[in-house]
Amino acid sequence: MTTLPDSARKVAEAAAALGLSIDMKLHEAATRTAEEAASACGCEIGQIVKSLVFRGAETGTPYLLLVSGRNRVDEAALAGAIGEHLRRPDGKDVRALTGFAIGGIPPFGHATRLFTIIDPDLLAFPLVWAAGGTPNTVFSVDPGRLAATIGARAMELKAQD
Ligand code: 5CA
Repeated sequence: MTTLPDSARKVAEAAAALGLSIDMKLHEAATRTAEEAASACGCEIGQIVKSLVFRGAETGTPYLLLVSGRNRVDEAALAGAIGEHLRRPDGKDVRALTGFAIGGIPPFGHATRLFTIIDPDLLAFPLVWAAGGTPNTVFSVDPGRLAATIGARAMELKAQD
């Protein structure tokens, strides 16, 4: 295997520790956004997992939303389901919570425990691609296995547009 950056190795090791089979790829091109990742992977944008960190506006509880690359989060509707409004933490807080920088945040292997919600649209694909810890690493995984392994709750969260 080609040498992976430290952050990507951490993600690969976390997957192994969870017993989750993933295929980590280091790309020449940036995969910082869902569009870039889809282009590098040669997949549909809907198959890209966006890992978005929020905090509860009242409790400060950290939430990780795993969202299909083609969807936008309906924050108001999700707030209704969760029971509190959400706010976006800044990059520094996201790094403290996850151990990774925005653009490379993986769906697991974080520095702290994050209540995780997964977009049901991702579960319709046989395979999805998520950030592997850096802005040019992406890995593929079976979304159902990913959700079951990390205990992500499937919850409708997309805005209708
Ligand atoms: N590697 C790609 C594809 S897997 C990736 O990580 N995409 S992402 O969507 O999960 O991460 C980028 C997201 O980070 C953007 O959609 C945006 O919502 C969020 N973001 C970008 N800048 C900031 C910022 N300054 N503060 C908080 N969130 C941000």
